[in-house]
This record gives sequence, structure tokens and C-alpha cells, in this order.
Amino acid sequence: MFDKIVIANRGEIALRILRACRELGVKTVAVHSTADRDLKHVRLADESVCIGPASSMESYLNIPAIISAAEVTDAEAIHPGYGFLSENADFAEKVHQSGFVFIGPRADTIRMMGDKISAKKAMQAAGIPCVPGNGNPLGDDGEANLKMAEEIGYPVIIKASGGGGGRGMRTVHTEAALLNSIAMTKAEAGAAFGNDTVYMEKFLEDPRHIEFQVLADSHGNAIHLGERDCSMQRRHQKVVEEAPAPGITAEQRNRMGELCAKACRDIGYLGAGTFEFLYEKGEFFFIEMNTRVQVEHPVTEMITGFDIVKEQLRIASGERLSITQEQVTFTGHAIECRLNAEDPRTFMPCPGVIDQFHMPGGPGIRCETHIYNGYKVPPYYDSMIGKLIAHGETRDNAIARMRTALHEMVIDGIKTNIPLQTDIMHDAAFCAGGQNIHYLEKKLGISS
Ligand code: MV4
Repeated sequence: MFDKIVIANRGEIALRILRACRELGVKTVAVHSTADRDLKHVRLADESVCIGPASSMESYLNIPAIISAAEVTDAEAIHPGYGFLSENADFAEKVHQSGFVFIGPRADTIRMMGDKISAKKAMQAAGIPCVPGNGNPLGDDGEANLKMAEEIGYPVIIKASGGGGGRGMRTVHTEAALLNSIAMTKAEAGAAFGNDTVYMEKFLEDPRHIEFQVLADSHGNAIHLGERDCSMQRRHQKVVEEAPAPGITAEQRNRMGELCAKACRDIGYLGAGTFEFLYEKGEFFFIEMNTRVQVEHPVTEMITGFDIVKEQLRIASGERLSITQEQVTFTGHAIECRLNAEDPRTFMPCPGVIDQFHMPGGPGIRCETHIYNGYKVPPYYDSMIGKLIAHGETRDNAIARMRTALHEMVIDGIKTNIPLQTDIMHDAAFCAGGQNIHYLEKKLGISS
């Protein structure tokens, strides 16, 4: 195991990584911006290094500053968390070239998954079911593109290969709109990603978003930890996640999970990863792979009793997976509510000082947050200030525990989305389970 690592992130995930390090006896270096000197994990870390001003571009995205921090503190590895540099292949490569371990997949794997066409090609080759559409770059031949759309059947979606997470895509409902839509998506993709390559898929109108968690070591072993349902989202930001996904059978879970684990072995995947699928009419269709630990990893941890962040550290240090697929079990149901510093109606970010914070507790409740009494939420970063996770014997029990915990929690001084989360936990359709990706926006009255 490593002697010391750099935590190249902030907020709740930096604290989560620090806690995993403590358990494993790994020393920690917190790197932070000038705006983040008072972060909880900065105070708890063995060492801290200020890497730049508040602006992410000059701090959490500043590759030379982060690598320099690893050098001056004599750390062995760098954990990127999620967001920021976590899926930046150039960063992973530079970390490696500088003599440090990047806690994540190899740089070429990150690059492959970052390009949505090469990701889809790799998954097709590995036998993962993908959305209809050949996944080839669209050429300039209008007739050929019209023919392709005709074969797939409208509606279709044009996606930028350099996009992902909802950026760079356009749906097309009619033949008349196709060629102009392709041209528009190409132009936008070129400007946004410096890559105007686009491809065509069948547009699935009412899918759920279901993703599978995998772990793969450097000895050729790979396992899955089942799936999560992340369909409760607004503008591509997840709001509530849960595991298992309502209505998914053990047979579906084992079949899809095994396919994902096999794909990991095929491509030589390393570390924690997520296969994202759209699920419609009983079928799974691959859309993207995330090569990082995800915000919603705790719901999987709660139903499996397994620590994903500790396993990331073990894998990166060259150890074998600490469990086999046969040892993975699923117990009960877990739900995560993301806690954002925002107006619950307008969704405007709401930074400021937290005057009072009372953390909820009780059976099955886990609160992942870096906030404390007197902490000032800075305006420079994502508005997520934590996550509340409820585990129960059944989905109904998890919802009941989440309602109790939301009621019990006090965050005074700033506006939060606790009222929205409370509303969702009492929403009849949410409580029934299995709503699609459009449900929350429709409920909120957004015509997206
Ligand atoms: C789609 C789709 C429907 N059909 N692809 C959005 C984010 C990116 N990961 C892919 N996305 C979608 N791809 C096909 N062929 C609908 C979406 C989509 C979506 C997917 C997951 C979660 C939320 C979403 C919200 C809007 C659209």
C-alpha cells in the first residue's frame, strides 16, 4: 500500500478519500485553492499545499501545480476524485510520466472512453448491447446520412464524439430536419470540443438511466457490484440515485454485470468504473463509460457493504481485488439525495455562511458532507455540499428513513434543496419507483 497520496479534489469527495486513506494507514496531502483553506479535509490531512487562486482553472485544474505538490511532499500517488481532472487523459499521462501513480485507469483507457465513438466501438466489440446505429463518424454525403436515418428510424439523435454528459447532442424527428441538424451539431462540437466528429443513434424517447459499477485489478480480475438507477435528474444533473434499480431482476443484474466485468477484462480496464446504459422496454443500451469514482458510489457501498474508494487505492497500489464475484452480495435498498446550496425553486446557487448544521442519524443513515457550523460555502465551485444516503431492508424502508433524516437535518444560513428532496421523497410516482429520465423535469414544469 502507498505511504502517502495527494488528494486532488475538494469538498465531500476529498473528505471521503481522506477517510479511506486513514483506514488504510495512508498519509494524505490535501491540495487546495486560496478559497478552500478552511475545508474540513484540509484541516484533517497530514499535510496541505495551496496550489493556486480560487479559480478552478488555476488550482484544481492546474496540472503542473498538482504534480509539483506531489513532488515537494514526496507522495507516491494522486487520487483525482470526480470532476476536475478525474477523466483528463493528459493529466493521467503526466502523473505517470512524473513518476507517480494515477489512482484510476490507464491514460489510454481514459482517452478511449472520453471519445464516445471509440468507447462505443470498444463496447460493441466486447459484446455490450449498444443503442442502434453503427457508431461510425458521419461523413459529408447527405444522401448516405438520410439513408442511415431512414434505416435506424426516426427519431434519431446526433451526438458529438467529443461530447458526453449531455453536451453536444441534438435530436432529429423528421427527414426534413436531418442534414441541417447534423451541420449544426458538427459546428457546435467543433467550437466546444475542438473535434467536429459526430455519429447517429436511434433516439430512445422514455428511457431510464441505469449504470453498472465495476472494479478491475492489474492482475486481470474484474467484478461488478450491481447497478444504480439515476433517472431522477434535472438538466443532466442527477438529483436522487438508488440501488438496486427498481424492477431489475437478479437474472438481469447478473447477466449485465457479468457482461460489464467481461468487457473490463477484454479491454484491460483498471480501477473503478461505471457502464452507463439507457434502459427501455426491458432492454439495456450502452451510452457511455465513466472512468472515475462517481458521486453516487455510496448507494452501491450500502447494499454491498463494500468500500469502493479503499478498493481503488488497493488496485492502484498493485494489489489484487479483495473479493471475488461470488463474495459480492446485495442487501436491502439504498437511496442517495444530493444536497445542493441552491434555491429549491429557481435552482440558483446560494453560497454563504452555514450558521447551524445538525447532521441526521439513526439506523441506516449516512451523511457524506464537508460542511460544519461556520463553514462558508464559496461561490466558485459546484453547489453540491453533500449527500444523504439512507439504507433500509426494503425500498419503502429506505424512503421512510430518508424522509426522517431530511426532516431531522438542519442547514441554516444558506438555501438548500432539502425542500425539493423532501417533496421527491413524498412524490407518489417516485415512491412507486421506476420513473424515466424525464420524470423530474416534467414534475418541475420544465419543457426540456
Ligand atoms: C441518449 C438519449 C436518448 N437516446 N441517447 C444524455 C447524456 C448522455 N450521457 C447521453 N444522453 C442521452 N443519450 C439516445 N440514443 C437520451 C439522453 C438523455 C439522458 C440520458 C441519461 C440521463 C439523463 C438524460 C437526459 C436527457 C437525455
